[in-house]
Amino acid sequence: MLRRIHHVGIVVRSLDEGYRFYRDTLGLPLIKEATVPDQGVRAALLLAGESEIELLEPIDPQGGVAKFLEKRGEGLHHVCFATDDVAAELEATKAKGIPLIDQAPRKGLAGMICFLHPKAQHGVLIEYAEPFPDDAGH
Ligand code: CMX
Repeated sequence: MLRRIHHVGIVVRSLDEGYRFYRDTLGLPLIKEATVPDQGVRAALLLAGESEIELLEPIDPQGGVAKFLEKRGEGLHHVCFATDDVAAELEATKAKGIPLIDQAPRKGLAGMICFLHPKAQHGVLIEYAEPFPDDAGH
């Protein structure tokens, strides 16, 4: 079952510039930052109450996030729902015939994650995340 919105992903040109607004102006605490090479991004999660904001800075010009930035500019990129069982959620979605990007969950910044294809979600890229046990509460 999808529990809540885990995070909203926002593409920025530079994480450091993104921090100036989301961390320093809004005061959202930085939870973690990491490079995710297979996604071609530097990414950061900031806490916003019971949800989070994920900032994404492209580091690979051929990656999906770099293409997004080039085509659409900075802004909202995806919505991620939290689940207790990402594999089961993905299987249930697949069984409904919804087009997927990931056929199996993989490790992401927010936990074990997968993406559905935006073409079946009214133009919105959707992610599911099962947070790591150490991240309980986030
Ligand atoms: N939201 C809505 N639509 C999107 C989109 C987004 N975030 N990103 C791309 N699209 C649309 C494009 O506008 C394009 O639409 P049209 O065909 O109507 O022009 C279509 O999807 C294809 O886009 P593209 O630029 O040709 O790019 P690709 O097909 O190479 O890749 C996508 C698109 C979504 C499959 C790819 O970006 C992807 O796999 N994304 C999921 C992974 C991801 O975003 N990871 C970053 C987050 C890292 C993390 O959280 O761990």
